[in-house]
Amino acid sequence: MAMRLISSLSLIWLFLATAAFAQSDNASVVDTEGNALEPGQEYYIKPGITDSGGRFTLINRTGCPFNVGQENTDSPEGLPVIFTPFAEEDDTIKVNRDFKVAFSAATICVMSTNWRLGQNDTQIGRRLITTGIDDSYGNYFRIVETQFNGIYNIQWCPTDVCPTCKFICGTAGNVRENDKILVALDGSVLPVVFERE
Ligand SMILES: *[C@@H]1O[C@H](CO)[C@@H](O)[C@H](O)[C@H]1NC(C)=O
Ligand SMILES: *[C@@H]1O[C@H](CO)[C@@H](O)[C@H](O)[C@H]1NC(C)=O
Ligand SMILES: CC(=O)N[C@H]1CO[C@H](CO)[C@@H](O)[C@@H]1O
Repeated sequence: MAMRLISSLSLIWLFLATAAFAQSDNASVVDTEGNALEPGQEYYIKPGITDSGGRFTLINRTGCPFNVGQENTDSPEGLPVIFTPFAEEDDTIKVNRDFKVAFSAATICVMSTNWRLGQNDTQIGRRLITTGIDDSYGNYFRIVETQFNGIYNIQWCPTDVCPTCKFICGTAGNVRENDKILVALDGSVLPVVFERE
């Protein structure tokens, strides 16, 4: 009796271990409550460190399309985003995997609120993140781990979408322009957390 119980327990363990291995390739990104990020849910993106601006939002830099940027203060403002994985079978958002990300908001600009890689700005010398539809790879971003649990960086490096492309990948940080905080690649890097709406 006892032997039988042990052997069926080990079978169950084997089954669970195999199931876990099959999915353990890429860890799920977790929110501030420790729950896996889910496609279709709304999350606020906030700095993972203090004194680095507020929640992510749409910023009117030079009119339409708006830029991806941050609120100036750590106030409960900002706009939530929704993630859509490139790999349709992914039921959570995973690290090092491409997704599309859009602000969940009506925009005054009659345009998509999808994040989009912008041109290298001649004044700032960095690639800003703007919004709109890109027919090539500009709408795909990914989340990468930092050395701290639950704190991440956002990158543009769509190698799931195009494994053979040689991208000049970049990690998102922020840059101040007048009174506005804009999100940009190619410079200081901003650690972020995800807070479920
Ligand atoms: C963006 O800001 C400019 C002023 O800097 C303003 O003239 C324009 O109407 C704003 N655009 C929208 C769509 O709100
Ligand atoms: C963007 O332009 C700056 C010069 O303005 C240059 O130093 C930098 O390498 C460029 N970045 C990319 C990704 O091309
Ligand atoms: C640990 C890790 O990030 N593993 C893989 C995640 O998925 C991509 C492809 O989608 C792989 O390139 C990574 O090695």
